[in-house]
Amino acid sequence: MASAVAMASQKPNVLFIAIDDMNDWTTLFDKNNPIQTPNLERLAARGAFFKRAYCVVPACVPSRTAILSGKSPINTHCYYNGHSRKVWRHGSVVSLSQQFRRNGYVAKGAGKIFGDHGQHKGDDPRGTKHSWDDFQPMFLSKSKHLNGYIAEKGKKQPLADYWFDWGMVDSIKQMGDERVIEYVKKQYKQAHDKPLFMAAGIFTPHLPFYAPPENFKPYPLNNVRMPLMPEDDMNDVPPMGIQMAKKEHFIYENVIKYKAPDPRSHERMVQSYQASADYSDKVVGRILDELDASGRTDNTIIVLWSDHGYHLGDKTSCVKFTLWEKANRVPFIVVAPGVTKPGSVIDQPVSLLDIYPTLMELAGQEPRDDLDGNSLVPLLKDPDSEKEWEPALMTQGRGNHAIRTKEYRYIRYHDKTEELYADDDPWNHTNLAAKPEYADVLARHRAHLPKTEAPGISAKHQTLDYKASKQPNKK
Ligand SMILES: [Ca+2]
Repeated sequence: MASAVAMASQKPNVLFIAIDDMNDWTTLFDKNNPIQTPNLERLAARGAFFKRAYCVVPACVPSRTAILSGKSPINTHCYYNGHSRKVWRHGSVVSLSQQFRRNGYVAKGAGKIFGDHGQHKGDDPRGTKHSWDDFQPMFLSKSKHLNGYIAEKGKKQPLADYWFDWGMVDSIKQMGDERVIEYVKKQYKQAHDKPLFMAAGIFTPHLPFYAPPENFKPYPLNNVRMPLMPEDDMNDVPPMGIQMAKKEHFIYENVIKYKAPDPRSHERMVQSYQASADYSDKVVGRILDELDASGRTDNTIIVLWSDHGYHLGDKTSCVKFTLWEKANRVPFIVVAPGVTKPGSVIDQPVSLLDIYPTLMELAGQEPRDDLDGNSLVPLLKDPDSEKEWEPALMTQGRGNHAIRTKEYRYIRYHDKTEELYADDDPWNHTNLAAKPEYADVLARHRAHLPKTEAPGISAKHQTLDYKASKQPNKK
């Protein structure tokens, strides 16, 4: 049945907002959290907020490839940054914006959507040549060497690199995301003779953690809230988990362990992430203002998501790339006029893989059976539904998965080692997997692991075979 939105005289517009690396340490999730996100809350008040939404993969490119292709990495092999090209060159893959173009839309986009920063040779920042009528690639924020780390001559100091910097820029004009707002504004001032699929890819709070002075004000250095880091936190983590946390471990080593050259370096890094996320929230607000000013609000479906979460020293990680809650849980909001009820909060765990089929159904398009996610429209219509809903699946490299139910986070690495965390342990401090009384819980969660998994990309596996496996938790 077509949705109320699609049954309107005109096809609904879509505003598709991507945020980069924003975790759940925001007031959207809990008023007691440090990062102020009044604009995410303003958006959530208009529709449905999924309080347990999870990335498909905790890395930019594979996360976005899954969202934009509608296909799971266990079928596409796209497990890591740099694995996406083969997916987009495969003839059977239709990107989300391409899907809307095929259904009579004009698709325009700006900023970081497909995940590529433009520095990977050969990757097209537009994703596929069929994805857009017009696209403005992302602009980097202009600054450098704000975090105090300097490379001595002849020595390597990765924290002196642009990509691992943080701090206060002099002016908002240096922020690359300003160009995304300008682009959206320009599009909304134009008349379009077709319904508009508008994608806005916000790069903050991805490293470098830059923000203008006004966004630092709520986070004074002397009072900065720090993540919870008990000293014995890693004692109950299997070696695979410890190994995953070591990706880009030089940040942890320099900033937290050796505290050089500045003993307050960790505080400054966390403060800068908070300020950058604060700025990101303001960018969302200004994009919503442009939508509202254009008069399109009543006929526009809005979807907002972050590609994954982030660690800030907790669990010995200062990046993503793990299967823990802080790296996997994301803001995810859907506003669909005539379908979502204002202020709905949905507590069923869901995957961002579900965005593609959800948007198709909301726009009244014919379902496709080659997508791995599931439409969330039943939950949008009935947010309190107690119907059995399949848990969310997260993957970090072939064979390493997390299963999220309302009650637990279960992790199983390829060497069969496991972790289990209760829902009320958001920093994942206490691994319950070894406790005999949780044997039944473990068995229940194991049953949701993928039964088969396509091989990762290697010299031997250069082709895609979508028939190789089907996600077992297909609803
Ligand atoms: Ca990211």
